[in-house]
Amino acid sequence: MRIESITARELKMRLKAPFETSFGVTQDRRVVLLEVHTDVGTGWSEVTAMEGPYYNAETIHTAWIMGREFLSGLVLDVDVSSPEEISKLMENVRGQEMAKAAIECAAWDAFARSEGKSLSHALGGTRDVIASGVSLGIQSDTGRLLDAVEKELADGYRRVKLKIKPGKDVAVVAAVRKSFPDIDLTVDANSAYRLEDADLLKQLDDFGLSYIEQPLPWNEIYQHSLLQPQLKTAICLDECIHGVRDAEAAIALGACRVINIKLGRVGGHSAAKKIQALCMAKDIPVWCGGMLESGIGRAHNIAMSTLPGFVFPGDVSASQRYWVEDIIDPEVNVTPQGTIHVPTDPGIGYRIKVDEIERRTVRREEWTNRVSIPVGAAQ
Ligand code: OSB
Ligand code: MG
Repeated sequence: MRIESITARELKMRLKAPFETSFGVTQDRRVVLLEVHTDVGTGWSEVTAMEGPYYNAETIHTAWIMGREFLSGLVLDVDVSSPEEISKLMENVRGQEMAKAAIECAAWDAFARSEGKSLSHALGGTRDVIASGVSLGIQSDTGRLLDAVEKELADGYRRVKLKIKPGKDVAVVAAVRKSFPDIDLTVDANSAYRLEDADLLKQLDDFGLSYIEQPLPWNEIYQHSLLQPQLKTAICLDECIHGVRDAEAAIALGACRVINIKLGRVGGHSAAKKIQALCMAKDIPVWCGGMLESGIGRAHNIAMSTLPGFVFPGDVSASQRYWVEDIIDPEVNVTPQGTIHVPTDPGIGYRIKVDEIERRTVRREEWTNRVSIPVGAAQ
């Protein structure tokens, strides 16, 4: 397989409701899609970076620049026998996992399609149904949060994750646990606490949470290793894990007992596979995180979630929770039992709504080894 050109598009999309985390509020999404054109067909992916560098160091704009200026030149016109080799070609570029992941994931879609296999099968997935959870943003008051939890449970979701931040933590979680004593409940701090907050975080041990996600800074595996022994509740690392070596370090240091795998954050499907294999060997449960993706990013998440070791429900929920109209057909649907049926068509297995994508596109470029041609400027 050989990538001959890459089409990058930036789309405007608006979430149905604002989503608040400890690092900010998101409603208007800038979604960057890549379409790779190979000698064996086309593949699609999404850059899962946020608009600003507050979740991790990348943004959708830095990923665009990295893709155009450095990464595309490394992968274009090179013959590879598998998408794993695409990741290797980009190895010397430091960081930029989300930019790399987008190129690698699109190559996986093209590769799976060319083999007539679903992406799930091409990756080695073993499930035809995955369990779906929800991530609930910080709410202005607890009454609204309780209503939101009730609605998600009525829709079938198997696990509820509450975003927390200082001042919106112990009392909020206590209220939810009191109203819903038996549900699979977790919290996600997105790095909002410091080791000195250990006594406050210990109070969360009273609520039978499945895990506390990323309480401490985004690049602090060591400090999580000092916190985990002080808590009864498992720590789940998200922001800290940028690849399999971080996962190795975190497990060896006892910094967590669960890992959230996000394709973008770790650099793509090949890296995600390595982390899930390591975690299986070490008895560390993993699950698939989300980045408020459009259907294209979500389709990749669904395929990855079918690998063994993805034992907890992921943040992979229905298109309807996020968008009035998604850019894939059919949309991602969740059954009343809180499951998603994994598509069986070749590649990501959903039809790409190219007309809808074009309608929302605000900038577009073709990356080839010859020259970068801007087609239509940013608005
Ligand atoms: O930490 O998991 C996170 C969204 C944006 C950035 C980081 C995170 C999230 C979510 C939402 O929790 C997951 C989703 O529903 O896509
Ligand atoms: Mg998280």
